[in-house]
Order: sequence, then structure tokens, then C-alpha cells
Amino acid sequence: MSSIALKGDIVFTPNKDAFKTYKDHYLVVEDGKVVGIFKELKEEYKNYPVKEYTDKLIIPGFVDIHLHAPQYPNLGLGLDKELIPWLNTYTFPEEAKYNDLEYAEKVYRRLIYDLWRKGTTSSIVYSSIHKEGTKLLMDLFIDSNLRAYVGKVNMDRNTIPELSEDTEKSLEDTEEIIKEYNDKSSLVKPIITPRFVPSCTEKLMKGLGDLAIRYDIPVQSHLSENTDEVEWVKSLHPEFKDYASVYNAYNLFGQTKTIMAHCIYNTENELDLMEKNQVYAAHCPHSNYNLSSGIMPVRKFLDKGIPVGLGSDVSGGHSLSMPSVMVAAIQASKMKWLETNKELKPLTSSEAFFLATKGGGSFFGKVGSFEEGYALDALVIDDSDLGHMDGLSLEDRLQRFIYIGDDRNIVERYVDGKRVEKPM
Ligand code: XAN
Repeated sequence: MSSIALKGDIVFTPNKDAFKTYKDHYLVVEDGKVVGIFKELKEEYKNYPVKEYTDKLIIPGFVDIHLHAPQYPNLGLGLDKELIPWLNTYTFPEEAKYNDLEYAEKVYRRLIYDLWRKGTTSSIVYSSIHKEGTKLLMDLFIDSNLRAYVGKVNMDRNTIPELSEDTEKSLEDTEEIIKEYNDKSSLVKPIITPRFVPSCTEKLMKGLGDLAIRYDIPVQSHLSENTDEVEWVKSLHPEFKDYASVYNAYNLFGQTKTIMAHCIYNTENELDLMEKNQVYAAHCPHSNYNLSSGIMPVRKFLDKGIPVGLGSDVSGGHSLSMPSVMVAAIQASKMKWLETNKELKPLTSSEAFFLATKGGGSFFGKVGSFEEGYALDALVIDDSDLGHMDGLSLEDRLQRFIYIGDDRNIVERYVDGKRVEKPM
């Protein structure tokens, strides 16, 4: 059994309302899982190797619950467009390139390196429609020792010819990946990924819902991101009450664990369904600003008990940095607060941190916190160059790192109790 103790200034959010802080304490880990936090090392742990991180912050690794791996080369491109023209002009042509495995490997290696560099220890990722490219991405994640769900994208309508799949083949490829990868790694798992309703025929959605149930595989997709998109779904499916009801009819809305990205223009019925089925909302504020989509009313989701995490949504979002996404989420919530005559309260810093750690991490299980039994997914932060430190609480230091720090301050990453080396 591998056991270890990390010693330093420990900060995490067991709930969204407050940080828990421990100055100069030991975080004791057995078999990759947290046993407890102690001021002095108890007798029974005295022979555990101690990693000394004096005056450094030890925090949970970041969790990004929505990003598109093959869009990585488009980072920062085309962001003067709205969603649908952006997809057609920039995104689909880029995603069509991933039948070229040499190209795919170059992009995916760089992406995984950047996730590691920026302290994202868990991510929930869209691949492209390509089966072999998706397997390659999963294998690279397995090699990296980072935690991930990876989904082969399914699309059989309303796209460019290179991305329009034969429905049966799309289902067969998805099933092959599920069978091959469901038990291949404890850290990297498949997730069923209908791109969004406009990209998927009812036959495809039904087939994917059947696979989700048969193999008990989670689902990810997009929901109510943009007003033109919502109208489009209405015109494609006038027989359904709303956008979410289409997914729900095909067992793609919480029948197995589900994440829906964006969720800006939801009806009350959709919110009720999300709450009832415990469907996660992936809040992606950078993307929502960049594509002029709107501001998600995140407070409404939290008040209703809908699970929420944060997503970089690369490349609708322009940065993989989760601290940057946290800042954007706080800023967006302040604009929503003003827009609603101060009804929907802004996010606090502990809430934003919770969303980027335990909030999204709960999709993986006991991930994103340092409570007993949680996986030790952690970052060690050297914030000594970020300014005057005297008299600052651990909470203040963490807040400052989130606003003005960057990946140069991250000196170690751990996943499941093991130090994660720089990916090759
Ligand atoms: N809807 C989407 N929204 C987004 O932000 N990025 C995408 O790639 C996408 N596809 C459908």
C-alpha cells in the first residue's frame, strides 16, 4: 500500500460556503486516498514518507468539466462570431482533420501537456467523430496519469459532409470504444457524446441512449447555449416541450450520469428536470462571453440544488486555465446580479473554487476535496513571488493566486496519491 504525507498550508472547500484552511499541517494519504489532516503526525503514520512543502499552498487539483480536444489549434480564433457561424466556419473544418492520426497526436500531446501545466488534474473532454483519433486521445490520457472522461462525438445531420456519420457506423464505433476502454484504466473512462440535438437524428439519439443504459455509461452534450440554437431545436422538434425534453425522451438526460454544457436559456421545466435527474450544468463563462451567447444564471442552479461545475470550453473558451475560468464565472455572476436588480447574488470566491474542484469533481466520485476517503488529487502552489505575504490568511493567499497567479506558481501535481510527471 502506498502511503505518504504532504506537509504545508492546506486549503479546500468541503462545501461551497467556506474555505477550510490548515496552516502547516500534514495531509495523510493511504493507497491514494485521504486519511486525514493533522497538526502532528500520529505514531501510526510516523514511518510514512513526508513531502515537505513549507509555506506552500496545497489545494485540490482543478476539474474542467467541458472542453473540446480537437478544437485546441483554434484557440483564440473566430471569436467575433456567434455559435452557429463559428461552428460552421472554424470548428467543423478543424474537427474534420482528425482522421489524420499524426496530426491528432501532435495536437493531443500538446493539449495534455497544457492541462498538466495549468493544474487541471481531471477533465471531461469531447474528441471528434473519429474512432481511432478518440482511442489515441484516451491512450495519451492514460499515459499521462491524469484523470479524464473522453467522448467520441456523434453527429449524423446538419454538418459538413466530412463530419456527417452513417448512423449505424456511429453507434458501432461508440460501442467498440465503450467495450475496449470501460475497464482499461481506473482514471480514464468513456462518455457518450451526442454533439447536440441539431447534429443528431432521433435514430442516433435513441441508439446512444440505449448504449448509455446497457453499459451504464455517462453522457455529455450541449443545452440552450444560444437563442438561435434554441429556436433551431424548436423548429426541428416542435412535438417536444423544450430542448431538454428531446434528450430526456432518448435516455440522454440523467438516466445515467449526465453533463449539459452552457444552460443559459433554460425553461423552468428544464430546470425542474435537471434537478430531478441531477443533471450537471457545465458553466463556461469565457465561451459564453466570446461567442456572445449570454450569461448563465448560475445562482439559480445552485439555489435549486442542480449540480454545477466549471468548463473552459476550449475553443469557444480561449484559455485552459481554471483559475481564469473561476474569475470569469465570478465576474459573469456580478453582471447577472446587476441585470436581475440584485436578485441573483454573485458567486463568492469559495463558491467559484468549489465549482472548479469538488463541484465538478463529484462527477468522477470522491474527487476535488481533501475530506476523508477522497482521492488525493492535489496541486502544490508556491505563491512567494505574488506579493507581500505578512498577515495574509491562507484564504487570501489562495484568492490572490486565483486572480494573479499562473502555471509558474504550480510546483507539483498529484493524482490518486501519485506525483504526476510532465507528460512527454
Ligand atoms: N454546440 C457547441 N457549443 C460550443 O460551445 N462548442 C461546440 O463545439 C458546440 N457544438 C455544439
